[in-house]
Amino acid sequence: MSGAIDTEGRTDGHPGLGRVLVVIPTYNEADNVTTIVGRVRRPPRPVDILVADDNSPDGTGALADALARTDRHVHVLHRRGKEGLGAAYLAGFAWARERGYDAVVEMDADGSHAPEDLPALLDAARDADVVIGSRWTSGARVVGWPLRRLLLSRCGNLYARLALGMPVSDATGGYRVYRLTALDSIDLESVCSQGYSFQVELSRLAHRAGVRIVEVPITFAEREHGTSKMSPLIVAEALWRITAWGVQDRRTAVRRGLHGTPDGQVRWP
Ligand SMILES: Nc1nc2c(ncn2[C@@H]2O[C@H](COP(=O)(O)OP(=O)(O)OP(=O)(O)O)[C@@H](O)[C@H]2O)c(=O)[nH]1
Ligand SMILES: [Mg+2]
Repeated sequence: MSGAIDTEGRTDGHPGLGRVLVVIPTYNEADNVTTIVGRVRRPPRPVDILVADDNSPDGTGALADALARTDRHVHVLHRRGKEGLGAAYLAGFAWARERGYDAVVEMDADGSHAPEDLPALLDAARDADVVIGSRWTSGARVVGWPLRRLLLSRCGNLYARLALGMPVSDATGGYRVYRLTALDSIDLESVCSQGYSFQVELSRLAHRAGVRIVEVPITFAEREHGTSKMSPLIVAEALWRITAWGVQDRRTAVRRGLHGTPDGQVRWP
């Protein structure tokens, strides 16, 4: 990955991709935020960072502010309170759009998504609209996950692929690049996921919009510090939403077959 940084500290962006904003959602990541921002920014990479913090009680937002004071490429979006990963990302995407970025990267704060894999993701985005860092494609590695998490992710992805007919190995993965033009082709207003089903929902909408989706193998590592925000409620939300989308897609397909209307709407004679 290359891209110059001028004396004013402005990046001219990633070649073939343009200006890139890495959005890092945080909730109680005080043990991780400084490390992850440092790993993204060093060695110098032509990317900016937005920490989207949901008013973390552990002071993550204040730590991010301190980082922003010493590095003009680091920004902080302070949000009112905990509203879920999906809402934080949507706010980050809007922030990027308002400031003329060409691409956004989704990255967890806990070190599971290695910034060292970022060059490969950005390079792949030169010829794609969406790049998914995949844990379940050839060449990928998952380090330190217990069998329970491995099974949950593998089975969840298998179910999503079968239910939604998407040729994506890691629809739940949260290490991604989106071109802003790809997000423009998705009706983000319609997104309803609160938690991690957000990743599946955006995969489905991108697939339906016909944008170019590419997967790149990553090395995914279990978080070392802080606590997971994964909960049975979040898993349940993903399961029922995937099921509902699958049923909806099949009903649309049947209607199309019966009536041959391009929009899948039933036309009465
Ligand atoms: N702003 C914001 N960030 C959140 C929220 N929930 C989770 N996050 C962040 O989203 C990222 C992923 O959350 P994790 O808790 O690591 O979830 P996970 O990776 O599925 O679970 P583990 O593998 O157990 O860590 C982390 O950076 C969290 O801090 C939220 O409600 N608001
Ligand atoms: Mg995590």
